[in-house]
Amino acid sequence: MKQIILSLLIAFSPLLSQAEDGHALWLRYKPCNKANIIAPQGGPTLQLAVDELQRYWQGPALKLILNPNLKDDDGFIYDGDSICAHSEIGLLYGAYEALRIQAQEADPGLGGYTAPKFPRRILDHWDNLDGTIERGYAGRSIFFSAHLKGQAWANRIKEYARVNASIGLNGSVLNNVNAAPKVLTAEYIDTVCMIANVLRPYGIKVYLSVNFGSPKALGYTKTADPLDKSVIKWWREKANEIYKRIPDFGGFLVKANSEGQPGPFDYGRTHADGANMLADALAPHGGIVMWRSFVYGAKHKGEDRVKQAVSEFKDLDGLFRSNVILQSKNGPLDFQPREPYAPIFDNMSKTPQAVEFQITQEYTGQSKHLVYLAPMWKEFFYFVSPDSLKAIAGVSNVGDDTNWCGHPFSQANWYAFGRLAWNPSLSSDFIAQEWISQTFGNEVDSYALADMMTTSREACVNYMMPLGLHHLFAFDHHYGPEPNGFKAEYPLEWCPVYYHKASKDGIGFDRSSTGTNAVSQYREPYRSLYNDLKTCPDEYLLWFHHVPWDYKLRNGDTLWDELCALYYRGIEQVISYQKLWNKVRPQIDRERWEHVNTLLGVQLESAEQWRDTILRYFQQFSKLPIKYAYTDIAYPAEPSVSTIYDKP
Ligand code: BDP
Repeated sequence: MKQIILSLLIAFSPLLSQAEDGHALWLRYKPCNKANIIAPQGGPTLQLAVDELQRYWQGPALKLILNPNLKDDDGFIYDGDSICAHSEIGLLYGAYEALRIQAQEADPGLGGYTAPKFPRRILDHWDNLDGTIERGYAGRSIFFSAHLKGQAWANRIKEYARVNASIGLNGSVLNNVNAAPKVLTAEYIDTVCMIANVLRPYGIKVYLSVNFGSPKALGYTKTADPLDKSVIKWWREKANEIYKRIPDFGGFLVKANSEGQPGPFDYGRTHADGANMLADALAPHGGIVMWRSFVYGAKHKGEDRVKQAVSEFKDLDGLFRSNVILQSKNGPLDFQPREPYAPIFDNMSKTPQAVEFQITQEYTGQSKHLVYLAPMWKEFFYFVSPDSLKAIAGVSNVGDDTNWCGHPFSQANWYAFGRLAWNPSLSSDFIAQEWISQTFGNEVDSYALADMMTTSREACVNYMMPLGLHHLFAFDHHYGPEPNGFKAEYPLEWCPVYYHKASKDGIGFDRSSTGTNAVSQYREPYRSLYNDLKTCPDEYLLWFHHVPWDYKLRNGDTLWDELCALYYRGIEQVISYQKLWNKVRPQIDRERWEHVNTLLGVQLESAEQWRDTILRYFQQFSKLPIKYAYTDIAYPAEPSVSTIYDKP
């Protein structure tokens, strides 16, 4: 009998519904084979647009039109009946827009012209050549993989390309900024060429991170001095070699003289000398250099770490070639849950600039916490106008896990990055709702889930580092708290005690004009606003000021009480997400519901650990009681900080 049941089960198993593994991300269009797509003849990119629509378009007929009179900027017009664009890639983006609107059962509207805000919309992968990923929390590299070979390898990369094209991304830096020189050898250029061939029809260019010391490290030159003739020649020839194989290669991303990486300082040269030498090698082919400003502990060693980028680059403004873009993290420290914007954006008016966001959640719970990052990126755009930027880069959270990103909700950060790269004026809430209905279907309570998502970053700030605290992370892994962190053998800038400066007198880092004067690097009105304790926003308070434990905040609470309240509020927020997740259970498939439910449990446990570790540690100095407990907190119903910055 058992045998018969088993054989029946095996025979009918294909009919049983497939387990939901999250692999499809937000691309869950229903197949339809009756679509009438009218399109001109074209190349592979146009063919992709036609194929997607033929497979999934549910409407009566859809016309694709190439119009050379439209602007050549990846934009398109979609009005429900037709998609019109200057280029094939515009039509492909238009096709995904049409399918996105269809999936949400939304109205296409009047069909105005839409084009991306940033010409370069790039994912930076921190993939190592051995297949591991620096700060990757979702498996191994999809590019440099020993186990995924041949067709399976190419298929995964093709899927990746399609996902990126669906949100308008057009560049991928394939390897870690801590770059192995070996990536420039013929063997790897071969691999990169194969990847470029897969990405090309989707409008995606490949870029490489390069190690500044490559010619020397690979044994071709005696030095890596950017003014040395043999070095200049080597890079020129290397660029020629790459472009011979990959004519549309995007260019190089460089981390130089930062965290132990080689750079022009090693030879008494400047960042401009280094960047320009590479830029000259790439220029004949149309390539660019993305030179990172994430530097500390080099020329300005000993200075307040958050000031060092401006100190090092300010005098070089205007000295870079036109194909160099200076790439800076959104905050002046390092992808913390909250930082004020990086003042380098106020100091380099003659240099093309790019912002680097971190999609992979190194400091925001990795792939264990539900933290939707769009509100953090919107906060940055509140201070730094997208108009002033030439490119946008996001450190990717993609790995070879079946669901790509680890946490099912981390997929939303990939999605949001693409949507904001296209249109930074979309609100976090709008993007969350789009993502939810495409990812979980139109039957789920997208308002409630979007509310959870849009408050989740503030929750993370609350239970990790409220009121402008920063870098209280445990060494190396950057997941949990280690407020007493100090290691004599480490640079001071890696030690939490350097940042919070807690003592019996108070807490916080004085960066006002009476402290390190980091405020002087900001434009007005922010310089004065942050400098004055009375006007400094609470969310940046301990970033800019050292204040006594009984300091009275604007809401009348003392600093200590508010600090405690915020840690407790963070926990309450996570508990409220658990409750909500239970409520939407009937609307979500079992697999993803359970996965997220388990992770919310992990998140709550971590959040409690954060609260308890941090408050207990600071209490040694404040010597004040914690007057909160879950049961008796009454929070004022004020708008969350995120909503203040999150203007569409
Ligand atoms: C830090 C990471 C480190 C990166 C570095 C960078 O901890 O792994 O190499 O940034 O951006 O956040 O270069």
